Amino acid sequence: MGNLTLMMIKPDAVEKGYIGAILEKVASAGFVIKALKLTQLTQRDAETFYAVHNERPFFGELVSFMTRGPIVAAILEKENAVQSFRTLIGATNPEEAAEGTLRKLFATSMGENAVHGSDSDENAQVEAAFHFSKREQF
Ligand code: FUP
Repeated sequence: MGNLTLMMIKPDAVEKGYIGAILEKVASAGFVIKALKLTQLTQRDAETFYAVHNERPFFGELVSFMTRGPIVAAILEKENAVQSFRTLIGATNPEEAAEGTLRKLFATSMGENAVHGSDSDENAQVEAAFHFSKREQF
């Protein structure tokens, strides 16, 4: 059980001005910010980050959505971080997300679902290294 996860606040939520509200919920849920930046993915970045989905029918839309504007990337620390953060963000489809979850509060659709959270400890490490150099991690 690892204690780190990688969050992205996706372009839809950044566009709507939800960065502050989402970071407040994340901090209130007990996550400690170990790294944080506003950045924008290139097409190649998004294709690499979501390579696991590259055969899926929604891949093109996913890449164009994730590159259309800035995102916030963060490394978060908490006991059992991956599972705990996935509980906080809720189901991939906001219509199925539980009350009070970030996707229920801030997402509009399955494609534009406001927040990303790593799905395993191994991917958390890979995704943290994707976004942050060692000197950006505290
Ligand atoms: P999650 O782990 O909840 O972020 O969801 P997935 O890794 O299964 O999917 C990654 C992203 O692909 C989702 F955030 C949104 C997009 N997606 C779709 O657009 N349609 C789908 O049917 C499944 C995922």
